[in-house]
Amino acid sequence: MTENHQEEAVAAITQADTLDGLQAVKTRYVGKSGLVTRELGALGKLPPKERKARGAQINAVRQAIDAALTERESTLKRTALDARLASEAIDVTLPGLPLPAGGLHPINRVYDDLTRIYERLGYAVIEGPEVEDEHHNFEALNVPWYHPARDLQDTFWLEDGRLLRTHTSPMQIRYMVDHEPALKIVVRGKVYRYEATDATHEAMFHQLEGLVVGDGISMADLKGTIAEMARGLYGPSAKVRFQPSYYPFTEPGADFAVWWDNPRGAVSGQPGKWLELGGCGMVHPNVFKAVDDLREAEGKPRVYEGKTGFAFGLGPERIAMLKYGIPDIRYFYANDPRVLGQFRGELG
Ligand code: FA5
Repeated sequence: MTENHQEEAVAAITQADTLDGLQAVKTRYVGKSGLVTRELGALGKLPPKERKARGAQINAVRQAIDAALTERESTLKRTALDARLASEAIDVTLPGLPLPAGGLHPINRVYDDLTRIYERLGYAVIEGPEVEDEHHNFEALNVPWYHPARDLQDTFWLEDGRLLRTHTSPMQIRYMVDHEPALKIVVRGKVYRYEATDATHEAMFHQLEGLVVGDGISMADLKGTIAEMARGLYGPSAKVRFQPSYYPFTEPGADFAVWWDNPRGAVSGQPGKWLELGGCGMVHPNVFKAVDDLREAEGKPRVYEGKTGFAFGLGPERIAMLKYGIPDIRYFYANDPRVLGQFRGELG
């Protein structure tokens, strides 16, 4: 072991350009069976008077090698860290990656159109529970259990005797029990019917319910309101049509249709069509009585008997199908990205 060995080791250390390479050099000189370690081990074989000087010499070499190793190791570690930081550097000034934007579902767009119209007319817009009890969904709406109208709406029953509401009309009852007249509301939300689906019927669909109660409200007010809605949807020349119909909770009752002007009428040869939108009528006195009964049971004054009002209920799916040219109601809820993707990004 000489100064030459030291120079040779320090040179190897300085030249090592990876931590693994440095480790190999370290093993070669100061590892368990490295050169320096072996030299130290051989000290015992020397005559005692030579031992001290030789030991000091080897230790000096070892210290020089250790010092070179430590320094090189820290240099290599710093270089590795710098390289990693450089490769992982984030340029915060780069423009971000665009996220796929969602869009409003066509039903919500139609709901928004409708609620804008009714808000302008001073209506409160409310929602209500989808799980209902029989009393609010049927009885209080003048549909007793033996009434044939119950066959009109096949119902999803829950095990506890409650049901999925078959229309938004039970919210008429709930709202009147909680509020005194005069009132103007529209209710938006999902409804459920146990029926076979086809291109125009779903088992889950939506309704918009309207209710106006006050003094001296007449059928003329109802017709004017529906006509105003039609103009809001289809422009100033929109037409509406009423036909007598039967709903247990109205007297008289009617169905209404709105004339839809086909924007491509000239090309397609179909100028437009009557869109059967929903049912309406004057609130049946039995409904007011049922509301007052419920109010009385809650210790509230009877304030509805003697009032007049009108109500209507319509399906926004029908409007959306025409507006967006969707030929089958089932497309709305099949979650097919090819359908809903067409509504991505634009919010209007
Ligand atoms: C009713 O549900 C009454 N509650 C409406 C009403 C309210 C009348 C207030 C009078 C006063 P009807 O069952 O006709 O009525 O349904 C109303 C509208 O919901 C229909 O005109 C139609 O647009 C829509 N609709 C009914 N069944 C379905 C279905 N299976 N799929 C999609 N839309 C439907």
